[in-house]
Amino acid sequence: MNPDAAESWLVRSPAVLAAQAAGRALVALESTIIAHGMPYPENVRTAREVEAVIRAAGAEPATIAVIGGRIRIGLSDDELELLARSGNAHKVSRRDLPAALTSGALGATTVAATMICAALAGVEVFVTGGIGGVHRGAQETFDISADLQELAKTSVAVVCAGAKSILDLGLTLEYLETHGVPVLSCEQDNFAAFYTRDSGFRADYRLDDPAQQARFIRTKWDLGLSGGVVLSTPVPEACAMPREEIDAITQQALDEAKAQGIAGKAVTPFLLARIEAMTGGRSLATNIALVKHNGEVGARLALALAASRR
Ligand code: PSU
Ligand code: MN
Repeated sequence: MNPDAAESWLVRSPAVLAAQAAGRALVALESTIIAHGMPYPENVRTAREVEAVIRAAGAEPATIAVIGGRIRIGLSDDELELLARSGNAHKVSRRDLPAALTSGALGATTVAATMICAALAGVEVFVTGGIGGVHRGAQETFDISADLQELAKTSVAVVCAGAKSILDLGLTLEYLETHGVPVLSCEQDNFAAFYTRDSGFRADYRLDDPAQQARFIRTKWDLGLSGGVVLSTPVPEACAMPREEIDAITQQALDEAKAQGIAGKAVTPFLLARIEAMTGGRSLATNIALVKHNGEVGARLALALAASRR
């Protein structure tokens, strides 16, 4: 990679520039969750609230998107609103980044693309809702999120409430193990399941203290073991969905997706929207709560990692 050439595609917001110049902790945020993961206006409200949570914890948020042919690191309020309302933002993953940049189209970055952009911009921590993973039935559809390949190669710590329960979580963890991606958890031993706290699968290492998490991650990267780290933290108890309810609804949404021939990158947004409709919006409230909680955990990790860099 030519770092100067890559740099020429990046535009940092004034707040991000100032934070980086001062050596302050930064937290990247994705934009697919805004454009394709939640309806308007909850999407833009949540985006602003997560940014506020991160600022209150002492770190600087950097929401990432492709706007006007540039990778934007840190968005203004108007730009968040644009992404939230536009309805036609492209869902941009690793494959789509060159097209989004050269076409000048509005692009919402997935976990994979946001990791790439964060790494290019020198941001070590990234907060999302839930990572993509191995879809149920992937042995036939081959539908495995590009997020997992990205975790295998790009050195960014990804804070999440586990992987979305629409996925096959056991196979998702197997895939991460094969690719040498450590799955850390805090607040509980098990990997989280997005709408619910417990996936039934143990995370690799439980590290509750941000300083411990930072030491683990820094050690991995010091050794030249490039690639991401997953830090899973469960949705706050009071906001979690009942397991049986979400399981039944998920199965129905999956059946509908199959019957309607939904495929490729449309699958995840379709499932999230159907689950929201079938729960009368309660899954959306859970989604919002977990993202904000992830913001707190991510900000604390970013502060610890920034301290370990000095
Ligand atoms: N987490 C959320 N809502 C979302 C997503 C994650 O709470 O909308 C998005 C992320 O951008 C993730 C994408 O990268 O879903 C996964 O899509 P796919 O399964 O097509 O790779
Ligand atoms: Mn997919």
